[in-house]
Amino acid sequence: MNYQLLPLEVHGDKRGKLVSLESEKNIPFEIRRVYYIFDTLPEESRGQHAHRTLEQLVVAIDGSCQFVLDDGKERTEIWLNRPDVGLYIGKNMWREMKHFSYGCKLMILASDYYDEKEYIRDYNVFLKEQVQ
Ligand code: T46
Repeated sequence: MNYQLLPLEVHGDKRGKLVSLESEKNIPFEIRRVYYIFDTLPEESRGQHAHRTLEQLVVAIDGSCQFVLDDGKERTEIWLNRPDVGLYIGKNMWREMKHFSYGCKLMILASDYYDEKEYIRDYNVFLKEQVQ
């Protein structure tokens, strides 16, 4: 399974906490894009696609949600609920995000610019590509 939970170093003192994310240092790829997801709802799921080439790191800055990851052979469920842990997702991983807590905020760092052509949004197409 092409994913990893990465503990992120926290710089904390009496004022609060800070986490720094640096391209190709504590993030295992060059960062080309950052986006964030907010105003989610517990009954609405997102994702349901894979990426042919994109790598990403997802951090639940606030709140929690569940990621279901699938490489075509295995499926695993991961709860993201800490701002000091990043979920690295490599290429060719089907993902679904669900069970968002109210107010959940996800920040995502991506290895490339947005390109809809690079998405696989049909699970059967995804499965076929994994056996080739
Ligand atoms: C992923 C998960 C974790 C853009 O115009 N630019 C962007 O950079 C992105 C990410 C999306 N969009 C547009 C495309 C759609 O019209 O925003 C709309 C919502 O995107 P989508 O339905 O793909 O959102 P999610 O939450 O299902 O998936 C997103 C990312 O697309 C995806 O790469 O891995 O978050």
